[in-house]
Amino acid sequence: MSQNFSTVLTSVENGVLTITLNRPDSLNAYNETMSVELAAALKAAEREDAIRCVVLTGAGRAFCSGQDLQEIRARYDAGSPGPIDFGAHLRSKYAPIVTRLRALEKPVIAAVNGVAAGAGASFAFAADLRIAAAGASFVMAFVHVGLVPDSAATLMLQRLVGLGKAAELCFLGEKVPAEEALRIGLVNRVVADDALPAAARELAARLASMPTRAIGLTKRALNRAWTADVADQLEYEAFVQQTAGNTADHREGVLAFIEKRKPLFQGR
Ligand code: T3D
Repeated sequence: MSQNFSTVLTSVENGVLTITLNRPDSLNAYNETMSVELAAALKAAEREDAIRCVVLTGAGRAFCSGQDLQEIRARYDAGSPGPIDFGAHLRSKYAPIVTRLRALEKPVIAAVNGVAAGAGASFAFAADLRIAAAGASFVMAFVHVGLVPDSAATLMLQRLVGLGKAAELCFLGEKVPAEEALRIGLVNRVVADDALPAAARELAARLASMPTRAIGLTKRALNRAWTADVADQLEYEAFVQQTAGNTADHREGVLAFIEKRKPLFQGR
């Protein structure tokens, strides 16, 4: 995969696509260009079979500080007179990213290397797993600029930590340090700051060597469970199992178990 981006860096190693948000001077604030480039990088992850896991991280001392507030300021002038169309901006620049992160049938790890604020936190919540550096933190910063948590944070955060805690974090906008994030279930693991890249690489390489189709279909079933009742979910599991059970990786797993050897999964 070779793409000429300016606001995100991409690299592929051992079946793992690492996407690094790269505007460190503004703590990787999300702007128009980043929205286009991040979407393109995620599209490549969907398209390329050789990519079996994605890691999303940030350059410098932050993960992502959310919407570029300088860009919002520029909108005030461009948009006046009359209301600025924030809804359209969310639909066109944010929703496609979160949709892609959730729909991608490959595991996505957010390697949260520093502060994740506003929609930057939302992107981390939309990943499947979160591994945080000890010095990282989460801030539901929206309230401090008079906005509502977006990019599905009102859904994902609540699923991760429960309604009461989600309301507290969203209403008060207080910084949640990594250890506290671990305690409340917001992240899966916390590691020393300088150990994060290696820890993320190791977890991602491990996931990339697993049965990718089964993991992708599991993700689909987990997504679907949000709106299902038990009967719906039983039927949906039967549906996705029909596909998983007919993959080469399923056979390989069963045969490796019987032959008492390590399975070699190909991701198909
Ligand atoms: O339609 C729509 O677009 C609506 C969508 C909204 C989605 C959202 O994400 S809304 C929330 C937007 N984000 C924020 O409100 C967070 C703003 N940033 C902060 O609160 C703080 O910077 C942090 C808590 C993230 C980190 O604090 P700290 O003290 O570690 O760093 P700092 O000194 O505040 O920031 C360092 C630099 O980054 C600074 O620039 P300077 O002074 O060195 O030139 C600061 O201005 C810049 N920066 C940080 N965040 C942003 C930013 N520049 C532009 N946009 C930012 N979001």
